Amino acid sequence: MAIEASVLILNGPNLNMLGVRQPSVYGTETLDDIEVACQERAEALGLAIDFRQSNNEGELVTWIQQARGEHDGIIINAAAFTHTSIAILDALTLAELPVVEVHLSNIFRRESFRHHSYISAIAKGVICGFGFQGYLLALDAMASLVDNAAL
Ligand code: CA2
Repeated sequence: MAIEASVLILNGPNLNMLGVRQPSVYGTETLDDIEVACQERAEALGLAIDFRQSNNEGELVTWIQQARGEHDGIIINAAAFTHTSIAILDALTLAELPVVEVHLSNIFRRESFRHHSYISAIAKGVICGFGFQGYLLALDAMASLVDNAAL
């Protein structure tokens, strides 16, 4: 049997509050609901996932550093750190893994400070505005990326 590719799915600050506040912006699903949906889609795609959330920039950087050698790709919703964190950009660059950036909301329809992402510069692609479905689209994209890398 083929070895499953493994995808690290990272979630940044305040995403543990999903489903509790601002459902009109971020939807009614909780982060646990999103993890379950990702698990189902990953199984269908033949991928293994490791789904995590942190409110701490340093912890996210450490997890990204550890991903090299452990995972085959990274899906990341860095939340507010998207717009501020050169440290996360540097860690993702050093990881040398395919990265897909995800946002629940369409950041380009929102405040101008959300229009710039440090992560987009190294991401293979960016998915935003489709709510939790964006995570599933990111898994579909990642399945192709890790498949192509294996060729
Ligand atoms: O749309 C996204 O996924 C964001 O990454 C969410 C971040 C925001 O800073 C980015 O600009 C876009 C905010 C996450 C905050 O999560 C909340 C969860 C529940 C209630 C309020 C905020």
